[in-house]
Amino acid sequence: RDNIRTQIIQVLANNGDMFISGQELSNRLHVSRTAIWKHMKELEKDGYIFEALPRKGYRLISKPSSMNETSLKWDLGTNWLGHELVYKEIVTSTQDIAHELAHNGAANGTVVIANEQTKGRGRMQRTWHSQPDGGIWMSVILRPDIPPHQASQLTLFTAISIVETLQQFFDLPFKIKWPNDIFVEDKKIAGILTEMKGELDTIDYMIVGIGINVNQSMNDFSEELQQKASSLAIESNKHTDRLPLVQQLLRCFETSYDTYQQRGFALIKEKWLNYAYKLGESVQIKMPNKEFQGRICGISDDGALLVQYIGEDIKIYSAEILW
Ligand code: BT5
Repeated sequence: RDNIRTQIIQVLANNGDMFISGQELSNRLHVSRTAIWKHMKELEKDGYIFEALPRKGYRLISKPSSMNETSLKWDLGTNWLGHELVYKEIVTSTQDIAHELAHNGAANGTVVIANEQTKGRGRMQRTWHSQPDGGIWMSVILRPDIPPHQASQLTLFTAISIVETLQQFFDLPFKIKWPNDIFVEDKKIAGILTEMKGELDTIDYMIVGIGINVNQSMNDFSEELQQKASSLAIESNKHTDRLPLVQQLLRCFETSYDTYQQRGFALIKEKWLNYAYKLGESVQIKMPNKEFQGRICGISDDGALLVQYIGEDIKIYSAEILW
């Protein structure tokens, strides 16, 4: 059904200013003219505007700038990422939907996107503020061919894909705070939540959750969040359509993922260092059983944070950088 809609848009878009008859569309897509007409009504609800003339047929006047399944898939141009794509107006968390889909066998590269989350979450059951229309709330199902101890590399690699994408749209100093935050100056504008299902030695699937604050204004955030969060609109003083951002992110993610699967983490490590937040600086680090000051030196070949602590280099696999 969605496939037919995507095809209708594709045919009309390729046809440019010319009209194409209902009969011709029906022949090409192998469905009845009534079906074509019904699909076009649905597309109009999604924001597509058509011109229809008797005896001439249809042509596409404009595409919606809003996100929906059809607009997200149209012109995406990826090889596998987002070919299965679910868009919802409102969900508890895109992670929940993705887990359910993955559990039921959804393909590698399935993407879930929502306009609003009522129970958006961060790590350790923290809440992720996800108001309607404000941001990109998205989860990607991956079935990577890597051992579970390398799973955390996917977070670092996702962070780079986000930053590389945002840099194509904004002239802002994006930094990655290990392991999962994207910062502009001292404000968090995006976060990543990587969840995994598997055994000790195999990964069944991973869900990479991505939250990016796009068009919120400061008043949209709670007082507490105003101290530490920001959005692309606040930082750049402009409104940005989320649709092209998501599409570009998916393209960038796919290319990097393919490279990562073929060539491993080395290339990512190199890139990561270019964006590292507070590299070479002394920071406060919180681990489950202790808190200490250390100097960030980089990351190891497997993605751990390298910290200098009382003259010694230590590797940290799980911790939080406080400031
Ligand atoms: C994260 O956790 O940063 C991971 C965020 C992942 C969100 C995506 S949205 C799509 C998918 N579906 C979900 O339900 N989640 C994923 P963490 O490092 O634990 O940071 C959480 C902390 O960030 C909170 O305790 C707040 O202090 C802060 N925070 C909450 N909402 C925020 C927002 N919109 N922008 C910036 N900071 C926020």
